[in-house]
Amino acid sequence: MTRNVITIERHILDQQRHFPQATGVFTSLLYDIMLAAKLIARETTRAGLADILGLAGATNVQGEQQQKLDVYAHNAIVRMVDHSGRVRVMASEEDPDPIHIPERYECGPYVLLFDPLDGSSNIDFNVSVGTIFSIYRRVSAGNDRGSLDDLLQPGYKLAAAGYVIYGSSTMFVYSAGQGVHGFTLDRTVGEFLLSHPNITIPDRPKYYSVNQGYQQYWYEGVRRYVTWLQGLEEEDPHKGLGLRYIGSMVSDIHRTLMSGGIFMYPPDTKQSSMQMGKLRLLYECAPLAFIAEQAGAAASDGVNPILNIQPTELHQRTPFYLGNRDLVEKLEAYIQKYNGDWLEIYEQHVKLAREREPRTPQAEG
Ligand code: FDP
Repeated sequence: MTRNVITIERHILDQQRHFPQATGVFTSLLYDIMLAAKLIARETTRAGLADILGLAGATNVQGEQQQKLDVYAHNAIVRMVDHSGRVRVMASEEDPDPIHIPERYECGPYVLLFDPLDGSSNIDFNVSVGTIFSIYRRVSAGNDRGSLDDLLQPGYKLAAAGYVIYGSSTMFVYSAGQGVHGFTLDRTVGEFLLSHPNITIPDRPKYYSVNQGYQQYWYEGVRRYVTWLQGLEEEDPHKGLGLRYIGSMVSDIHRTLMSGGIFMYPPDTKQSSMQMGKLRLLYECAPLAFIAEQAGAAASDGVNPILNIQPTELHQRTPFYLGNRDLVEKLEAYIQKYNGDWLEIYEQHVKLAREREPRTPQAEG
């Protein structure tokens, strides 16, 4: 061994020392999520062996077909957390409604949102999938079991966020606002070990990542911007970036943060439901944006930072661009210059959202 072995438990405890007022509840919640991740990792690697592949027959709130592993991952997280007394209310990408803590259990101060198995359309092809989670402090007052306001918080209020990749190895990457740290699961000892301390995006970008198959449906700003990324824009030719797209967002984002570049899921004109893109603000984009900012990268909806968006619906979608700050700023400039028709649609969405903004008494402190 060439350097100290640091388990995730020890690392989280060390981080907790930065906050003398910490009670340990937050730390324990991270442990719970980590344990659920280990269970999900076990099931995903057995997926080809057990008779578990294939569709469960149900569709989720996005109209997508749910797969059995989605259901397993969702249940693993809910059951790990609901009786712990650490969480007030939860929401999952696989459930249309808030998940309240059963009356027989105590509620805690935190709010948990998660996408239990992102990229699940890839499971049948043995492609990496992931879990994404967000932790907020509750904002609703009183002794209730949590409200929609607790769940509809902007990303800049996140207490912590993270993702787990079930790939060639299982990695747990998280930030509690003190940088981004990555841990790799050593299956022989069953522990996540610190393998990637202080992840920061490299200054020199390597890849862009987007489903280029939808190019014909993109708005002009994004189309021109991608031509620029390829180095083909007449006024500003350059060497161009390579293209990588797995179609499993956690892996695409992880690679973008490790190698430099930009990940994009733009809105398109293929169908009206894609006017604000495909990805979900609360379960996918806000937590990944939090991690990106902590890693020195940026994340935008093409106009505003993702972390500044006030959510108004649990399953709200947003365009999503994440990567090196200069690349994201350049993208925003292209959108301002060429995406006039889409900017009108965007303004409409923002206006409607403002009218819907949640209002209930806020907890103190
Ligand atoms: P999936 O539909 O497989 O769950 O958020 C969902 C997601 O995967 C992301 O992980 C992925 O980046 C994206 O959708 C892929 O969408 P396209 O197939 O439209 O590119």
